[in-house]
This record gives sequence, C-alpha cells and structure tokens, in this order.
Amino acid sequence: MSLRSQNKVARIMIEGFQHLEGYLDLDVQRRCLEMVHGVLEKAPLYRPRMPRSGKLFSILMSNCGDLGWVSDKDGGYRYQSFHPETREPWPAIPLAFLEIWGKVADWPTPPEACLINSYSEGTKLGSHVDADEPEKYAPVVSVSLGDDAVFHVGGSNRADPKQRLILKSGDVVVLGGAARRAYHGIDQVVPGTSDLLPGGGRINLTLRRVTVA
Ligand code: MD6
Ligand code: FE
Repeated sequence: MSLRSQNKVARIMIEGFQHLEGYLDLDVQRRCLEMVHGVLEKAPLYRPRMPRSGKLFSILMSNCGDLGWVSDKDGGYRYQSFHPETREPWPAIPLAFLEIWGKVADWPTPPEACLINSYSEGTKLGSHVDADEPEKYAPVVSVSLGDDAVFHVGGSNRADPKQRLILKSGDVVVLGGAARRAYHGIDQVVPGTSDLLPGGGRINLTLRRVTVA
C-alpha cells in the first residue's frame, strides 16, 4: 500500500469538495490573468474593512459580474451591483471564466458574481463560510493564479478539525454539497513559487451564483 493510500498524505474527503489540480494549463492561466487585468482597469483593487470593527482586510479585492461581494464597517458583508469606491457598475464576467463554471459547476444557471482576491507576501484570509448568498445550494468555484497557497478546509463548525492542501496556479476548487457549508481559508501564500504574476503574489477568483433562479 502506498503512503498516500495509507493516509499519510490524505486526500480531502468532504462530500462536494473537489480539488482539480492543474485544471488550467499555463496558456489558459496567462489568458485568465490578462482578463483579470482588464477587469481591474475598470474596477480597481481596494482594501475592504471588517464589519463593526472597521479593521482592514490584509488582502485586496475587486469583482466582476452583475453582483460583487463587498464589506465595510457599517454595511457589513453583502452583494451590490457597483464598486464601493468608484460607484461604477462591476465589469462583466469574462467569457473564459463563465466557461470554467460551465465545465465544473454542474449547475443550470450562470454565476452572477466573481470575487477577485489579491494576496501579496504575508497576507492571508481567515477561516470563513461563504454564507452571504441567498442561493445556498449552488457550488462556489475557485480559480488560483500565481504563487502557491496553503488552503485549509474543515467542517460546518469553526472548531471542526481542518485539513490542509496546497493550491497551485491553475488549480480549480469546487465547494458544493456539504463542502459548501465548510469553514475554509488561506493560511499563507508561499513567495517565489510561481512566476505567472510579474511581481509575485497570488490572485484567486471565486465564481458564485447569488440569487435563487
Ligand atoms: C482563496 N478562497 O482561495 C480563498 N471560497 O483565496 C475561498 O474563500 C473560497 O476557494 C469558496 C469556495 C472556494 C474557495
Ligand atoms: Fe470562501
């Protein structure tokens, strides 16, 4: 029996969790990155604030799609149709991202939101459940570009044991089924592990269905 099947290097076993390693080849990753840059020209990255405390996130964010996920001190976590700083409507979701959803989501309607997370060295994303979408059953599809990230995923209670895996550039993760309600986050981004982004760092896209069709 190999080490892997003996559980020394365990595969994540949560119903509805899929880690599609190397799903996007380098050419597609480069095209996706160009499209991200196109979106960010119209909807620049900004640093959101936590609800109530007003504490700044360590990562930068933007969105494309009819709806974008935003957070600030007074309004809290929510979806809205415009950029919180420019007040302009979010740009459309590029076709290439819609195609990824079409291939992996197994869901009849298209995503309405694509959140863009940008990590520089030393930034992380605390453990959370994606729970701000009225549509609770559609999966969330995530695309990783750039440096490796240490991702954790646990159960539906914050204290449940967590499993960790490395997300590499071109990996796609699907959180559907029970995994849709699982706590997850990014512990760290490992510098110098990819040269896709000229200055290093990592970009993650999460595609979501927000409204109940
Ligand atoms: C990230 N990802 O990879 C953060 N959420 O930067 C998420 O928070 C996430 O990977 C829902 C579904 C998949 C994810
Ligand atoms: Fe998430």
